[in-house]
Amino acid sequence: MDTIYALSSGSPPAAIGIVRISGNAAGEALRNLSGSLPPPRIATLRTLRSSIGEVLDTALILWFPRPATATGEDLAELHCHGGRAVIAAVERELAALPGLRRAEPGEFTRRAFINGRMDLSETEGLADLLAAETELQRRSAQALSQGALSQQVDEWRERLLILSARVESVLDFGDEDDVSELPTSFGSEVEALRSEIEHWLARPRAEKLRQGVRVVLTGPPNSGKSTLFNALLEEAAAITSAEAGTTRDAIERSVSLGGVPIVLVDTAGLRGEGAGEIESIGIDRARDQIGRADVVLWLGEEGAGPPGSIEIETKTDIGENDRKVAPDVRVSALTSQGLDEVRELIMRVASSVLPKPGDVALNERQAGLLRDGASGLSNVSEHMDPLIVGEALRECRVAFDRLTGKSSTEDMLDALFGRFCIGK
Ligand SMILES: Nc1nc2c(ncn2[C@@H]2O[C@H](COP(=O)(O)OP(=O)(O)OP(=O)(O)O)[C@@H](O)[C@H]2O)c(=O)[nH]1
Ligand SMILES: [Mg+2]
Repeated sequence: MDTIYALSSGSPPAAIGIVRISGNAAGEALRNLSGSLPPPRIATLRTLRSSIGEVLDTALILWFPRPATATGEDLAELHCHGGRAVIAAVERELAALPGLRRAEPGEFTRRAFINGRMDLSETEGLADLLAAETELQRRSAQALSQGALSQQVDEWRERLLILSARVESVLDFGDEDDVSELPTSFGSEVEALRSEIEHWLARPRAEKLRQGVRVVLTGPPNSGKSTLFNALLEEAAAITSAEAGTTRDAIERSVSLGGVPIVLVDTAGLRGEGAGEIESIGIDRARDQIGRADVVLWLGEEGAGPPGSIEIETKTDIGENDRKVAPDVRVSALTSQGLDEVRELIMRVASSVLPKPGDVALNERQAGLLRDGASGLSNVSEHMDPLIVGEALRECRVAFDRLTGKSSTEDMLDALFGRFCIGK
């Protein structure tokens, strides 16, 4: 396998630029550039020189002999000055060495996976960690990258293997009449495993953390939806006017409220009569948005909103709108009264839709595999043909192995590692 190298720190110019080298020829490359190998795992200051003795840079270098390294291979790091020309010169020198080439995106991590330094769900966690923009995303990705899901799946797999072994022993002794039945507790043990998996499946998904919680403003025309939308965003994103039917299309904007990622959606006012053709299309879209919402803010007549929506009384400064007896919050977009309360309320409801901080959240791929595994386990009982039971357990194990990457296809790996940048 080639030895790979890449700039693993941010794009130059920067204070330092870290070039990583991984593979069998990493030690030789380090020797070529710095004269000799430094002691393992100790940062050492060296002058880096080209093959003809030209000084390239003075750098802090690190040498990590395999196997206990990030990639599982021999690994070297050059902490150079982060100028564009410095990095280019060092990379040119590396490219000229035999057996070395520039790394593909995610190739260091892919080698870590191949060499068993990381399993697939940890790798997904790492990809999420690098992409994390909010505190919640970071904490969830951290838990995943440290193997919290892998540990759980390994534990389930272990139990599954013990159950499978029992089925095997029944099959082995199948000819003798007295041992051809599975033990009486068998069905309930499988059921316990299945319900634990279901419990994980019921939790909020990781994608919500990336895509944000959808908060949809709805109500009749002129109720002040767009004005409230703008006030919450602190930006005149939507057109507002005293004319009923101002908003036609749904408008969405991403905001972070106290670290909670929110997609705020303004919609056309709902009315049956008097809507023109374009407005009617807008109303259909508004309905569609309500269907996809995690949280609905209702600005219309009390109790007439979609079930579970937050009751908001608007325009409290003029007392013009229908007053509500017990709204969740009263607000005036004009005087800003109640705005913080609305934000507070959105934040509170929205965070209940998101994974808890530090909890592992399943992504759709992982959830799909767990669902496959769990569905095979439903209705397994000790009274069933042991051959069929054995097969159901085996299928569940296959799903687990796909999840942690013990068996996975090349396409899937390409898609996953393609998410990384070069140098990771
Ligand atoms: N005094 C006062 N006027 C408001 C307030 N909120 C909205 N308005 C006014 O009410 C009118 C309608 O506001 P919009 O925000 O356009 O209402 P909408 O619900 O988006 O209406 P459509 O898009 O037509 O469905 C505008 O003239 C706003 O200036 C408020 O809190 N106080
Ligand atoms: Mg509007």
